[in-house]
Amino acid sequence: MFHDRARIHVRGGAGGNGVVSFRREAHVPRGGPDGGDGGHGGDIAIVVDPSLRDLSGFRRGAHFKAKRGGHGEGANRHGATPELLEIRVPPGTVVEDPESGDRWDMLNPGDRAIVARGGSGGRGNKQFATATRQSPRFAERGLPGEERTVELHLKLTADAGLVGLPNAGKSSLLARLTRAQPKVADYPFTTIEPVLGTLERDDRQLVIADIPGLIEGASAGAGLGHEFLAHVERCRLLVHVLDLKPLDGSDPAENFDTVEAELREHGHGLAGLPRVLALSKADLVPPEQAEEAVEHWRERLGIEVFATSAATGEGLEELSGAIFRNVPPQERGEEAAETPATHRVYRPGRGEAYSVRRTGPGAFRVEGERVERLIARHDVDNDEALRYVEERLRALGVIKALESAGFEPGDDVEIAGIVFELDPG
Ligand SMILES: Nc1nc2c(ncn2[C@@H]2O[C@H](COP(=O)(O)OP(=O)(O)OP(=O)(O)O)[C@@H](O)[C@H]2O)c(=O)[nH]1
Ligand SMILES: [Mg+2]
Repeated sequence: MFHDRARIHVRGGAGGNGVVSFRREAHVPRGGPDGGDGGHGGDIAIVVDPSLRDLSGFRRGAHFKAKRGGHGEGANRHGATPELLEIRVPPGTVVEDPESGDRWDMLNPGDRAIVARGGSGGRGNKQFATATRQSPRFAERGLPGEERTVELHLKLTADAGLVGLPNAGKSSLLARLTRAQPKVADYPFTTIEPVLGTLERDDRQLVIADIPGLIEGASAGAGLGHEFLAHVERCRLLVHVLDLKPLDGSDPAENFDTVEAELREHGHGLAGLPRVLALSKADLVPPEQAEEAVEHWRERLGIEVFATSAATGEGLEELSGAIFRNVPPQERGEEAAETPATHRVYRPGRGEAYSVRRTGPGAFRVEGERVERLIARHDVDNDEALRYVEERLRALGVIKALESAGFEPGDDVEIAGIVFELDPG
């Protein structure tokens, strides 16, 4: 079984907590604050490992959790930040977060994408010391790490794809052109999963994919067509394999149109890929007829056309030459590049914005990423911490916004499920 899909859950490590601590020295009665910061939680990266071929290493619903950051300690000791947790995937894996729309294409060895960041560590009390608050008795908590479910989808990284109707002779061609040994039989849908083979010539190697037969409606999902078409999206050339003498007596011209229509329907640039046409089973028709067919299709399509036979080997050398000609050598990607997420959904003002709402008499709710983070970091039962939170809310303009919504000192405010009495001085 070829595993080309998986879904995993990833969670970055929580940040370590900052700590409240005061210097203790033999001759100093009351030392200053020296609580260290918590370490950053561990990140999770997905990296390409060229030794992997499919996604079979992932159990259904596998969870990956990065380690949490160490807590701060006295004497200004900061908590440790754990090592990055790496999840290895084969080249050609597409990572997608359906919820946020983030997507990373993991194509080349060395590509890596951070899919879940660890939470930042909390600051120790030393960092909150000011002229007016010389001995802060509070510190920040570390924040939870990012958490999400991502879908992995492996697209074959073949240079050229053999496409055609079932029984057209695709697997037979692959078997003759490469060392691959796909199953060949005289009934349709013999090939049910894509098979790869390597074509070699001079110093170059090309990977050719034998795609299971496409039928009418494939682009709409018939006969697993969807999946198979997705596999050819990354090919740089399509070899359309067209049976010169179909067993079922169908018309090759109609068969050609059926397959091309499905490629067009599928979209994703398939229609625009360069093509060569391999007329197959030439041994089954008289040589003149094969020659005529080549002329006909060459004229009609204006692309390279070959009469081939997997039985006799006719035209295979020429076909393989054409595949190399039509797939120019590729420049190697840069080493170990961080793969940027594409299709990231842009949320204007994300993080900074907040909203203030009155939820009842003397009760208000504030929502917004930044204010919610502030609350997550502090223990509002600690008076000093609460005073600090008030300062920050004032600096962010939240107190003013509350006041224009009718807030009066002593009213209840709820942020991220935490309710506290706000009495700004
Ligand atoms: N005479 C002759 N028969 C061929 C040739 N190529 C393929 N065949 C026969 O045609 C039938 C189908 O060949 P396959 O290679 O399995 O066809 P396919 O396109 O891979 O078919 P699916 O996997 O079902 O999509 C088999 O019986 C082959 O032996 C050829 O060049 N000459
Ligand atoms: Mg086949």
